[in-house]
Amino acid sequence: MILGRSFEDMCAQMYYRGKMFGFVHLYNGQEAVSTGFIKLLKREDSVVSTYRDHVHALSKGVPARAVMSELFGKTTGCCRGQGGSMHMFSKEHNLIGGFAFIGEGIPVATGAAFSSKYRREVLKEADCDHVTLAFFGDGTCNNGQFFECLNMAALWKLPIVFVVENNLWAIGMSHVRATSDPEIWKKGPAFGMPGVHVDGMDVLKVREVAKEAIGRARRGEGPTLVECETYRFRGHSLADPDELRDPAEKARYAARDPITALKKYMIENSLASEAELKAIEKKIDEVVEEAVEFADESPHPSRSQLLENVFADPKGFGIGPDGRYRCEDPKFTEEQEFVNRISDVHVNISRISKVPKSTPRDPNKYTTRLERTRRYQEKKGENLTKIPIFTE
Ligand SMILES: Cc1ncc(C[n+]2csc(CCOP(=O)(O)OP(=O)(O)O)c2C)c(N)n1
Ligand SMILES: [Mg+2]
Repeated sequence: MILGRSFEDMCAQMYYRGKMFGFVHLYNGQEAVSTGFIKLLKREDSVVSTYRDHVHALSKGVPARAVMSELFGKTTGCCRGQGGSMHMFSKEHNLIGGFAFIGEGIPVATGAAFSSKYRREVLKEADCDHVTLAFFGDGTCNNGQFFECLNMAALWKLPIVFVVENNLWAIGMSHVRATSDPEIWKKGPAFGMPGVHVDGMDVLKVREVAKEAIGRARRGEGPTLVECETYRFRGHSLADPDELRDPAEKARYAARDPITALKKYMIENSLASEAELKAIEKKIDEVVEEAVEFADESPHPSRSQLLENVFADPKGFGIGPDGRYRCEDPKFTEEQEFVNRISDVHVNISRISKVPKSTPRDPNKYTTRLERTRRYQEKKGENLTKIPIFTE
């Protein structure tokens, strides 16, 4: 939990210093959920996360330096710098994604759980008792994938635990204003699986519930829905000024900080001394600082890496022998599009949107992207011909 907290605090610093790009969603306050669940898993078990994924990755054993490097967009990151904050992934650790679209990870997790069952029952791999944990938020429970996957998981008795991190807010939408029945755990029994509510600010309680749910999945008894009541101590993302939530509500949950509570419990029960806990904090600070140094010193990916793992036919957009980005398919465009300096990369829509000359075109049937852009510009009175795709 301390690693998660320190890591995220460092992310905030690095983000505001311009070391990270795009949106960065921190996990402060929710650590008891990640630790309470993921620390019970075996390496072969899978975790599926959301865009708030750094700490899930750390709990699953992805090294802090690999997560930090990913955030810095460096080659040493767990996705070689191509994923960034919302797309942590590690095959080695069976972390099968951060996902930017809400609810997107739930079917992926359900598929992972299905594959474990298939390996065990159809391929007769008797020792394949792997469990998948799907983490997602309260707001996501109003999405269709949630219901569809609960249905399939219960129907096929899949080895999965659906872990709802109910932090009471979906960006600026209060959970109670958005949901017909705010008690999410009740949706489990509706599909024939246990639904459990737990105090997500208490790591020991979370662990107890997690043990039961993971055990049930591992024994082949099917899925469980667990609603963890928790709270995020920062805005939705680092771009959110966090002005909507009531300060009294924030203070109420700050007083239930899961790390402070565990420390108090450990000292009161003579499980650790103040000095021992301080030593842990110091060690963690070193780990996080080392992760930043490592990320900072690591190289940026080469430009040619941009098109790796791109499944659309990249013929039109290659990296030329001179290392510059160009449209080279003559059918796509007669001209070439060059992007020279990484700090000055713009896609000129008017060039890259030309339709191939050979394409029969009926303007009544469809429009090109260029035409759609022009219309949009006219309507909005905005100049969108230049879209920055990189900034540094
Ligand atoms: C399919 C989809 N619709 C809308 C969004 C925009 N969006 C990003 S985060 C978010 C709120 C999610 O809230 P919740 O599930 O409670 O997760 P939390 O951020 O609180 O962890 C929304 C609507 C999105 N990312 N994906
Ligand atoms: Mg939420």
